[in-house]
Amino acid sequence: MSTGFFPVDKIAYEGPSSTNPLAFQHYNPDEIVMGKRMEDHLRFAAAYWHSFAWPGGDPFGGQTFDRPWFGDDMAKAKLKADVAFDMFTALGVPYYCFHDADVRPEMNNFADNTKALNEIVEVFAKKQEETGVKLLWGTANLFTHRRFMGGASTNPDPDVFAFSAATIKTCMDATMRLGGENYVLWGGREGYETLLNTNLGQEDAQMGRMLNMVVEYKHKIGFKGDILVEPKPQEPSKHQYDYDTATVYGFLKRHGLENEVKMNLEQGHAILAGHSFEHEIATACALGIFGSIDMNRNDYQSGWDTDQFPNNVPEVAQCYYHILKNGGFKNGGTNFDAKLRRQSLDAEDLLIGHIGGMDVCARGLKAAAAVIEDGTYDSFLEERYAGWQGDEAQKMLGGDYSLDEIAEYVEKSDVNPAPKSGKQEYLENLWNRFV
Ligand code: XLS
Ligand code: NI
Ligand code: NI
Repeated sequence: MSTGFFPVDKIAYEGPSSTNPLAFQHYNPDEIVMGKRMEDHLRFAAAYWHSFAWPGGDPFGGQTFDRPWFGDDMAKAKLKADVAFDMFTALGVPYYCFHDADVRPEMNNFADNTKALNEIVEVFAKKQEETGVKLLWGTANLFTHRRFMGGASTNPDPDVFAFSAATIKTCMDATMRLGGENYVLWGGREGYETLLNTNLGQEDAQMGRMLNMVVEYKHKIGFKGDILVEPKPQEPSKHQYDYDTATVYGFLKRHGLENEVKMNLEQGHAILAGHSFEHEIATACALGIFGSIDMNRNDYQSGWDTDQFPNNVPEVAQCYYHILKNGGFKNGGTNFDAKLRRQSLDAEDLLIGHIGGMDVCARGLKAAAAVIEDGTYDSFLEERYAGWQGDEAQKMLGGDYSLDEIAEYVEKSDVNPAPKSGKQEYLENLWNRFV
């Protein structure tokens, strides 16, 4: 039975001509795109924290949202769960994601936190069974409480490291219990405010050990999902160690984890790192560590993580292009780690934000599929690198020639490359036909 918090119980697909703000115009779960249902391509998830635990504050002002479940007791936590599952089912998102601190009250110690978490996990298990909504990923909040202010795994105090390890263990257990398909680690406090008080080598060793323990524990309990690291260059820390995909890959290699851990990439974080989202996705695909996405954009002017719902089809199309070319999501999906603007007070705003985001992703997916089905773009790329299929080129790449042998060959054969157009304008125009 629904709580009645939302004005409607179910959002339907009404097609592009619909003017109903509480209907999908483009997201049609059963529509087949490149041989697969749209729902199975996009694998949408809604995030518990922004929609249900965030009060609407900004650095200059506190709570703007007035929600009946705000407060720090178990009854409120259960009401919050009821409303959250109402939203998941109304939207028809197949998945959700949560941190421990989003779903249970903050108690006085580790044991009480764990007890409260486990109680809510059983509530979730029942709701998942009733609604068919599944858990895309679980995670631990190791950044809000003041004990984590100097870092979680990278804290100078080994007691904080221990507390963090214990908390991660309980969150992995919760994720496993709920059949979660991934476990995410985002290190909001894993970095520094000032190098003056920071020992980089020591903190790297601590973070590497923590992630190794997470992977060891995953195998110990038989968790079949992926362990995902979510990079972000800064905010809240001035400098975070998991800066971007390339940096995390170096970290994984250094600690022997490159075959065990994948990436959860967020559009806003890519922007903070000075990259585009498609750069981050394409890099992870090229390195074989692509996992999942947080599909929330940042404002391009304000320079912080504004976590807005996506609304730019051409950008989203390029992201799904790389995901489709990589074979699509496996355990990952499209999570809206997105929040309303603090003036968007109404219950229906929560639905409208997600509806818009889902429609934009549906359009992006269809555009990406159309680019692939048309084939002109892929042929262009293939043609651009075709020279590398030649015998000599393959030998150069394969390590059959040394630098001095190549120098000899260039001199003898008078190799004199003729520059070729990179065709950027042509490619931009080509893409614009589909978006
Ligand atoms: C914060 C992160 C966070 C992670 C989960 O910027 O995006 O929400 O997704 O801890
Ligand atoms: Ni973020
Ligand atoms: Ni995120």
